[in-house]
Amino acid sequence: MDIYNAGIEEELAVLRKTAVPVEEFNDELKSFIDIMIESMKENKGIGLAAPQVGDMRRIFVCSIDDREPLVFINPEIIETSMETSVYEEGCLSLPGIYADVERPERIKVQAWNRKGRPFKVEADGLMSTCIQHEIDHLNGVLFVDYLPEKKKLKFLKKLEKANSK
Ligand code: GNR
Ligand code: NI
Repeated sequence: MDIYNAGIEEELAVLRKTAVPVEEFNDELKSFIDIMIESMKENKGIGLAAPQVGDMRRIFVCSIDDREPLVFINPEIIETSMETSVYEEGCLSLPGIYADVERPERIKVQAWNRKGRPFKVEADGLMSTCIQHEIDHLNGVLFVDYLPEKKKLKFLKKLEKANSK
């Protein structure tokens, strides 16, 4: 499955949209999630959100250090810590771009899994950063949006250039 690139105008337009909640848990949804997990592994990402493959449903997958991939459907952050941390982030939709982003260190998330069962999870460290990065994708937000405007535009121009060659 191809991953949308922010350096391509039409693909960036999709990445900027807000995804809609999943209403039906069925076999099609399960198959789509399996494809997302495969796609994440293939591209060596630690996370992947549905809009990155052009599907506007509120779904993402996340896999940190060879643990079983977690599936989040209709996720909501229900608690965030006051304490923050900084990670150097990258994104499969912004290849070759890396920058430090400050986010809450710990979060509590409520979501539904692949089987349609609700769950809550607490995360810190890279897992917390990854979940926040993925939820941003569901809201049309990219990590470069947290950078100073000049830097953000420089990165987006660089991506555009890389895709026009
Ligand atoms: O693979 C990824 N690595 C990563 C590193 C730091 C912070 C966030 C991420 S998510 C990214 C995959 C991706 O683009 N998910 O949307
Ligand atoms: Ni990303």
